[in-house]
Amino acid sequence: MSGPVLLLSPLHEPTQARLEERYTVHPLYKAADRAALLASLAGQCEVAVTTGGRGIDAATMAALPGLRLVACFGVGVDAIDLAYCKAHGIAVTNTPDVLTDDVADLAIALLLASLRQVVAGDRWVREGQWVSRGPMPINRGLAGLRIGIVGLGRIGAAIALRCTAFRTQIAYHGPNRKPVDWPYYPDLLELARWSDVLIAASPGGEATRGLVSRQVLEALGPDGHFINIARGSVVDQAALIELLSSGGVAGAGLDVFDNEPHVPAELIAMPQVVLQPHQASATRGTRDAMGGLVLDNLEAWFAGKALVTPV
Ligand code: 8YV
Repeated sequence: MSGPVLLLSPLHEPTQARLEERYTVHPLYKAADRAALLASLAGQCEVAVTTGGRGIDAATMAALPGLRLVACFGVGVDAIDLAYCKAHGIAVTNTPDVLTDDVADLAIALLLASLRQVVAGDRWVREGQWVSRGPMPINRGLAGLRIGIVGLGRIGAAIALRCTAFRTQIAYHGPNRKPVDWPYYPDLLELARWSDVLIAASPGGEATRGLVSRQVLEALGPDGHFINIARGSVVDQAALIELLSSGGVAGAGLDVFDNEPHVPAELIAMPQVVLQPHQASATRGTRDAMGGLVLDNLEAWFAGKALVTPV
């Protein structure tokens, strides 16, 4: 038994193909008249599929009084109105664990690229500056640095484990102490003062909005590097831009931004910033696995079985 499925954003193509094979899929993002589509589904649509970036708001869910499940292609559910879901008995699923390694790997890639100026070095060669100007300016090595992890969840812990392989010192901040040997800093400002690098790995949403504030970035300091594979909302992006411009922070590696996919021109112009287009989980294996979890949750839902990855 299965019913119509509202799709809020295009998915990983193999996943979308399998979804369309199994269900009658209504792509809201293609609707010429969104309100009309929602009204036509109002009495019959129990399931919506979205992505971490797109989410689903209260107004859309209110237009679907029969909605009972929101399945998210992504681990971050900060763009889903969870309060509305809870108040209206709407289950939510996401895609944890299967993306942890790839997201942690990209954090390390951004860390090394930022410290060692990998992108600038590539440009130095391609643009003939090695010939015309000689060696590129020296930069900073990773070994021995103090790495502050903001949010030691599954992804933050995977990043920390990777950092141990580079002979770094590690500490972390978050709402709670974790059963690990690394030092815990309940005060993010203190962690920033201690750190040579801050890596944001916390969930997005109101609880962490602006968590990495101007004050925190100033405490990280002029030799500091900031890496973000969490959400753009976690950092004061305007303050980061100002401090990168003024030398108040040495460099950054960013996979997420406010108002994606629109990245401020100031960041695009900065050679000390490495940019990625929210790619951390974007590998074939991981996206296939994320899609598999979405489909498994829908199958469980329609079969009346327990959800696989409930939030
Ligand atoms: C996806 C993500 O790119 O898992 C998440 O929360 O941010 C990424 O894995 C995103 O969900 C796609 O919108």
